[in-house]
Amino acid sequence: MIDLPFSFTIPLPAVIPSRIDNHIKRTLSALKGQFLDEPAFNKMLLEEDKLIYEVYEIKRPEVEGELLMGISIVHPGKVGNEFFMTKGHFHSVIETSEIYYTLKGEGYMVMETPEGETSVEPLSPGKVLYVPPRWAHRSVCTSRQEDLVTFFAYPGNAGHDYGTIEKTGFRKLVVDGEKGPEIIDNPRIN
Ligand code: S6P
Ligand code: ZN
Repeated sequence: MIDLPFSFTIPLPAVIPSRIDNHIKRTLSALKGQFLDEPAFNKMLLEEDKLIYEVYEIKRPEVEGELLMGISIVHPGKVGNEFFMTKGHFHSVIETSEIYYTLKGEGYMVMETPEGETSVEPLSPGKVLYVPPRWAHRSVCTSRQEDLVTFFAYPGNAGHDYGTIEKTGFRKLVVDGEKGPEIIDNPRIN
């Protein structure tokens, strides 16, 4: 049977979609090993397993030809001097891409390829970011008070590979420097 077209709204400025099939909440503990300042991470975790980011998903069959859409919300905050961020991943089907459209807040998309190329693109309201095939991606919120909110769409068959990037971490980190957000090399990678 053929699917019927459908629509939903993302009312601004609230940005919670009118249709939600799945709501993912990731707390600090899900990001273990990812932040550079481990003592700061452990101290923060002892106090509270804080909510770092959320994803509202619109479900579609996870097959080629479909598009998976949703809203990603990274809350403001830092672990040590590193801004709150998503875990980040390669797509399991690595030759698949993704589109992000920023609705609210400021931040960066930190990206890299398996060959070690890197790219860190600023995100701000109205900006469309294209993540080409083969690029791992992680969103980072650098707003002090506001959430970083993005709409995303990616192929239904893409899948998520978290393990590969988790082993070493991303090559670039976004930290709060003397003059504001700074992109630095990850010292854990030579
Ligand atoms: C999925 C897409 C986003 C992320 C979301 C959370 O391909 O890139 O929906 O899932 O931003 O990030 P992560 O790294 O925890 O999946
Ligand atoms: Zn993705």
